[in-house]
Amino acid sequence: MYQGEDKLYYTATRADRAILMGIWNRTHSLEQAEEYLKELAFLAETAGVQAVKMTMQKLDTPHPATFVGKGKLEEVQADVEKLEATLVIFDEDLSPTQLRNIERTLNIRVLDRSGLILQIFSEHARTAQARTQVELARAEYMLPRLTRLWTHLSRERGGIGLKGAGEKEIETDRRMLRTRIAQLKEELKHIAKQTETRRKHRKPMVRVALVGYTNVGKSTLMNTLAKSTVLAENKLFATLDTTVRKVVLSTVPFLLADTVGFIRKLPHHLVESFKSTLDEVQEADILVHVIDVSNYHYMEHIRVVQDTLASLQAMDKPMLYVFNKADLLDEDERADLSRTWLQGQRHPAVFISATQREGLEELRNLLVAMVIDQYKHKYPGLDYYSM
Ligand SMILES: Nc1nc2c(ncn2[C@@H]2O[C@H](COP(=O)(O)OP(=O)(O)OP(=O)(O)O)[C@@H](O)[C@H]2O)c(=O)[nH]1
Ligand SMILES: [Mg+2]
Repeated sequence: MYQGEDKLYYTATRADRAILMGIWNRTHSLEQAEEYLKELAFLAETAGVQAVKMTMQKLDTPHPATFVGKGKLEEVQADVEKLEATLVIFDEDLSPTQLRNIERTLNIRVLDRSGLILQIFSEHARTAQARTQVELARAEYMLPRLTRLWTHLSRERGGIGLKGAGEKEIETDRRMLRTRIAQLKEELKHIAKQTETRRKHRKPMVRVALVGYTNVGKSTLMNTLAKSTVLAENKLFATLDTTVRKVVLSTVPFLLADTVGFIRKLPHHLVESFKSTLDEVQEADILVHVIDVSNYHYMEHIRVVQDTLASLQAMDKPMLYVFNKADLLDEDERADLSRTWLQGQRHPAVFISATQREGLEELRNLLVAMVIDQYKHKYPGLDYYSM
């Protein structure tokens, strides 16, 4: 963190009242779009922002200048005034030009989905590595988007600031950001070296990583299995820092990692800069894919996680599907899901409730069997029981 940072990054605050804007079209239905907006509202809530309205437009080809059409913007403008909104959040990513044009048209601050996720990440990062990674992602995201509009608008709402943001001022900001980006990259290199050294001194132990969509219960499960106290909350991205614990189940030891959750359309800057945090996923011998089965859209979440794993080249690992929050399902739903998921799948699957402690025995048994397989395969002859 450095002086003047708050001036450079978009930061929504607790005082903000936001209008959420989404689109639907041939590729995503109205129903899907509604779900996406609900997720955006949850993201906003996680950032402490109050959503005062959700609105949608059918749009197949985004407008290059303002993303949505002129009519829609006028409608939003009226809502802004009526609801005394201070912020508009777009569910889609906006180009720097679109963002600037919409801000100027509406005379209000505008955030897009990536900007909001980046803010949440930067508020939740704890370790030096996570903080550096998030700040790098945020700085790179901001570089083409610098307008200084945010500071001007928040100081003097009413648009006088709109003309005040001079090119010269912005050029200074850009220089500051570029210097900062270079610094952050250096810091990350340094951190990576330290991690590398630590990795070389690792014991020969099977590594298991908990992966999954955000807010599915990974940390809760980690706490249950490892008797640890990782922060688990009804928030998106409660976990950003990887935690690794040694766990012993039925006298078989292994390392268990809790990792950052995935989400639909994770900003690519973030995925890039989080690669080293996600090393734990790439290096895992076994992936435990945790799913919130009470979420109506869990199938889509599974797909998002699989795509993200594929982009990390981590799809071919032995995987265990853990259907969590089963306590929130009724008998029929459970029976339905058991039929579809516990049979004919390539990977073993288990239904559990991490909070109600149901199904944990079965989970432990499946996991231990997989861990033993990995020891045999990876460290043949190793007397792992005595580690
Ligand atoms: N009903 C129910 N709630 C659960 C269960 N497991 C976890 N939760 C709740 O789900 C919320 C999210 O749990 P976390 O463990 O923080 O989820 P996470 O996957 O680590 O989330 P991120 O770190 O934010 O990606 C918390 O409010 C938990 O109490 C469960 O089995 N049943
Ligand atoms: Mg977590």
